[in-house]
Amino acid sequence: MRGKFDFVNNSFTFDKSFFPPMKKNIYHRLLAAKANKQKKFVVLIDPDKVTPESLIKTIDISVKAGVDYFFIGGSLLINDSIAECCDVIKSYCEVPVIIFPGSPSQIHSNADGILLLSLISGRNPDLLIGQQVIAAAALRESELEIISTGYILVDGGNATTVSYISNTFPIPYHKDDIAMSTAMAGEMLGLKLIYLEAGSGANNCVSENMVHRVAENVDVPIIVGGGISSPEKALALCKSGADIIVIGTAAEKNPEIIFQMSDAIHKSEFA
Ligand code: 1GP
Repeated sequence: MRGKFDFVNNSFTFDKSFFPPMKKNIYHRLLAAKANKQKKFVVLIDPDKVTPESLIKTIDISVKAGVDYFFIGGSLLINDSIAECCDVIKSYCEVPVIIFPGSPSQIHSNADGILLLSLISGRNPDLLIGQQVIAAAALRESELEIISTGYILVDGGNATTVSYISNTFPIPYHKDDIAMSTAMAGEMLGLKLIYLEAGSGANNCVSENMVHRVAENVDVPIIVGGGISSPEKALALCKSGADIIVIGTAAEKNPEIIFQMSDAIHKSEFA
């Protein structure tokens, strides 16, 4: 372990001398995995929804299960604990940590990378380019690996925090052509990843048809998240063309499901 956790005061002291040099190879590895038809599994950590004990349990299970990446962040964070959570993860394991930011205040330089999200399904200029301008200098300073990502919200059957906070309408559930065209435009604009997002805790995850339609029409890796609650669904989304599966809520409810999710996502049958 590369630091000390004080359970009495709920605080963690990170020993920076153990921090490995920045490699900035996350995106290249994602491209290589896609080329080899290897699927990647991400566990999303929402700092507001973990306790020190639950975080360590999730890290422990994730390492044993072979989780590929942690995402950390949220559309709305009430507690100022993202940096501390990130440091705890970095102290316990080598799994890369990628910030999945809801705002520029979630930038933390001890992570390995950050998804620079542009909410391309919406028409809110602040989330298409405004917040990115505000964050640019801090991002440069951070030396994080910056991975530009076309973030596409899709209706998951219920109101989600991300839709409310972003002040944008999601793409209707069955409108595969809109999702496809949005993803294509994002790729043409130079975005390196496409994230199909039904929103955390969505009733319905993005449909397999929509994933398939998008996957047929873009070359960049496709992340799918929001409302994925079973290994069978994760497997079906991988078969439809998802390259990276993100699980948050299901793992918060039952951390042990990470093992089954990992088995389903890492099946060799995609190759
Ligand atoms: C949310 O895609 C992530 O941004 C994960 O969603 O919490 O529903 O798994 P869940």
